[in-house]
Amino acid sequence: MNARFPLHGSKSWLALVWLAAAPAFAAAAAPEIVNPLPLQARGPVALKAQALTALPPKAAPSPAGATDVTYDLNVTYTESRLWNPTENRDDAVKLRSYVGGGVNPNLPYVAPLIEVYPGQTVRMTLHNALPQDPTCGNSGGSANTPHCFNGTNLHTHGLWINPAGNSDNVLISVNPGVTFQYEYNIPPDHPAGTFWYHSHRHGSTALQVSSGMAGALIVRGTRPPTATTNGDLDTLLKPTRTQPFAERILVFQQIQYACRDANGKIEKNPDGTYACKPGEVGGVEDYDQFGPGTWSASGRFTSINGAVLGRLPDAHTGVVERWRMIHGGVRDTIALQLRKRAAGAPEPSGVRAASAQAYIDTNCTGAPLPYHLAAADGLTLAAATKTPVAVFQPGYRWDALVVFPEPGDYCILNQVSTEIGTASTFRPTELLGTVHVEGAPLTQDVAGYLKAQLQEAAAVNMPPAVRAKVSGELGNGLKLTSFVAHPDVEDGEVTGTQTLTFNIDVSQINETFFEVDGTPYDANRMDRTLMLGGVDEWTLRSNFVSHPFHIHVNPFQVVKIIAPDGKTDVSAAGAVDNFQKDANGNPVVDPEYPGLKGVWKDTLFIKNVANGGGPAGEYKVVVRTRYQRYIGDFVLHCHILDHEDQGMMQNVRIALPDGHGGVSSGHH
Ligand SMILES: [Cu+2]
Repeated sequence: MNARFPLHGSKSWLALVWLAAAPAFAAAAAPEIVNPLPLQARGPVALKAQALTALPPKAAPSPAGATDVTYDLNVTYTESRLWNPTENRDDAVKLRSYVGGGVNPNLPYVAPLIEVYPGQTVRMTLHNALPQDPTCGNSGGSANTPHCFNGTNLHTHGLWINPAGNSDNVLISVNPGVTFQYEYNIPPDHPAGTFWYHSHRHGSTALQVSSGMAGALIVRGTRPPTATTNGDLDTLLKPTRTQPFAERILVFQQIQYACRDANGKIEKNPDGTYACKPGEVGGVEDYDQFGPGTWSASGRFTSINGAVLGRLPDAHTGVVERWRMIHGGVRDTIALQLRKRAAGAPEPSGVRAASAQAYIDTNCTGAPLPYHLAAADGLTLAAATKTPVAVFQPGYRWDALVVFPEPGDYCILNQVSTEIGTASTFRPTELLGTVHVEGAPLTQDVAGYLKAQLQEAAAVNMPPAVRAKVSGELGNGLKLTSFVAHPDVEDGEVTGTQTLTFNIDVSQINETFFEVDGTPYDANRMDRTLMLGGVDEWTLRSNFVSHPFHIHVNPFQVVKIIAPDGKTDVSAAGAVDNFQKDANGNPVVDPEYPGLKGVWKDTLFIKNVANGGGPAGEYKVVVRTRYQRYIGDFVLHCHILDHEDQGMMQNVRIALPDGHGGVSSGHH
């Protein structure tokens, strides 16, 4: 696909699928962004032929669990190249990465796409082919000092599956030379949606994920709503004769590679950005590459599907595109905005990450293109919600329905106004890539057009018994009621409470402590024992700066988010969250909380906007969660992954009730 605009004609939406098979990386030119290639299955592959296309399969897999899918995933060093927009050339890099049948050889630093169906058993063999590392298995030193950079494991982020044994167990280390087969039993009632996977070995998580060890994990759904049950959004967004409903999977990553001098020091340009001279090889080899402000200072660009400042070459006006977006980065916020680029604008060339603003101001001059959010962290929203910007913290997913109204080019921007980790640092807008759009202009506004297209799809794709219901919901504020996975947690359901407070203790001169509830992680301590069948209301806070909270296994529903004034619920639709001040003391409006009331998620930002921390900057985040089906030990943690590696994590156990109002321990 070296041709400039390679895809024309009415069939080009299909090319979103077929493009994946074509080489996408031209030397010395911005790469094209293509969907990650599916990991190739081994062994019984009953469903795989269907899963290879963007179209949902015709038949659901057997809920009896007869369908096994077997995958191999190797972890090894991969030598390849990443586009350096500042230098207008590639940089050679050598990074730990996932390797398996289906990895795009031209864009190897995004993991292959894994597609699964509810009711399937996925056998995932992880083979650690990284070099031996003497710090793995060494019991000396603190577990909260990053270590064992070549030890790994696998986490299926957001999946509602067994956390123990050989399932989604992150409390194990697959050391160099070791092979381990995970077995993921996806329950038949698992929601379809956008999930992801990444390494989660305490001590090397940030280092590996920021090397690109992250990928999309899509649960495909084939269950239409019925008169009595909700269904999968996938069944509405099936192609019709008039609307192809294209799908893009976009994995955002922040691969902060550096070259080092003979003394191991990071080589830098005079402006402080990371420098790799021709002939040098960049890597992610130590934790001095992490910390507040380091991403911006590095001058690296957020990549999409392993492509740096790439271009989506094949969009068409009027096609409703489902963008399954995953923040697979380590610590920096992304606020995604689309703006039309001025006609005749040059391709970005010699653009520095920090000064892309000049290119943007001159060329990305259109008004923000509104799009509609349809799912948060994989779970379908109660209504498709129109927004000019979606804010992602590390670990977040947003599914958006995007319609381009005009032909031409659009800029993909990170319009972030606040930076996590440091309340007082503000970053310029970043350029993430461009979209090329062909076709005739829409004659209708995007929201009205989308409603009509979705109602048309309901008429074609929905079973007769629910057709009118679904169409009526869409007509009433684009409601997606029939596609919501989890019922609201009602007041009367709540059986208990939990509290959690993040903190970074910076009071000691020689060491910083990354804490949950006043103490760093201890692998040998069980921090919480929760009761299977219980329903808890959690109150989450941060004492010092802001942290994305993530808990494994069961998702949670946002109840309210109380601002530092102690009264404003900024999760309400239409609320204004302006409790943060910029360097001049002026309030900054943060769009990320308003509208989250009632939304189901597995990762949520817990803000503290006071310089130096303390109660004056604390938000009180209240969520509810049901502990359903699964028992076992797992973790909750901050999803700034270098915070996690340094101790901002807790062990959590879900145990059976003992039948007497308490929690069972062992066989007593
Ligand atoms: Cu944190």
